[in-house]
Amino acid sequence: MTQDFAGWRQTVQSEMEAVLLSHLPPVTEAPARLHEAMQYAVLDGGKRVRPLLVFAAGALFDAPRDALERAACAVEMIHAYSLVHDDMPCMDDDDLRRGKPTVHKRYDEATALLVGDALQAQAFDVLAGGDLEAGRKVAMLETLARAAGSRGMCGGQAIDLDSVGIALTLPELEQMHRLKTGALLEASVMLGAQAGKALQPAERSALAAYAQAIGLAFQVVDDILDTTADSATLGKTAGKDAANNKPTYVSLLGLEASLALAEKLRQDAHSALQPLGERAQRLRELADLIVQRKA
Ligand code: GRG
Repeated sequence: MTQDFAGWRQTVQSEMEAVLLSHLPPVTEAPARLHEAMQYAVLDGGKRVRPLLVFAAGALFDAPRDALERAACAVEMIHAYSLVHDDMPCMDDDDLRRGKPTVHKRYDEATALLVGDALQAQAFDVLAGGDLEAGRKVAMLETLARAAGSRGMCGGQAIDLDSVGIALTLPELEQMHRLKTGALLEASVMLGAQAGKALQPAERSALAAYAQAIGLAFQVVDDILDTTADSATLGKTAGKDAANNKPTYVSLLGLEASLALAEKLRQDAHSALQPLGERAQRLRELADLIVQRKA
């Protein structure tokens, strides 16, 4: 590992811009407005945490570059679609995302709906392409489909929408976030690994435990930042959870205990990686990034 973490992160983030563009329909192709809006939703923004997880996990198992790029694009497209739909008036109704007007504000609601639908389809199209053997591709398609569907992200969103103004217990809040946010982060780690050489059972359970810890940590930190950071730093409207009377880690545990929980999950993530040794350093650094991020 020659590059330091900051350099590696910046390289992946800037390379992803070109890779995502190459896997999106061009704006010169009809319907041009929809294709332009898809690019607007995906490009030029976001921390690209999920692609970073794909590449870090893939490097551990010598996964081929093209397969990792496809997996990274696929999860980022699903993530971008979820943000576009979440921002719509029928869900969270937000005007600002990644420091820009949300897709339904910049275009219109029907376009935002179609952008999300088309990005979801495009994600599976990209993942199905390339020259990995078919069995491996099917396993990866299954990982992504399960993480995105009603037993994953969409299910978590449904629980979220139903829980406004309701006092969830801690296990209920955890279950909601494991699905809504954790499932796709976990899938990012597993997709990177699945693109490489076959996993030993111990390696698989180490990665799964790591992925679960960072998936939850990500959401705990998201709840903390919603109360402590401003909209300009976040690139989205801050303070929305409290304004919408949504149950969060901060509303349930308080700020101090939420910070302590995030730190405990960071340590859990590190411990989970022990069987993988030094070569899992990038995954450790990503756990630190997820917990110590400011936006
Ligand atoms: C609409 C099916 C459907 C699902 C929506 C992701 C999601 C589920 C809702 C977004 C609401 C939200 C703020 C969730 C908290 C965690 C989260 C996914 C934050 C945004 O992810 P980041 O911080 O975003 O990785 P960037 O912009 O950096 O990519």
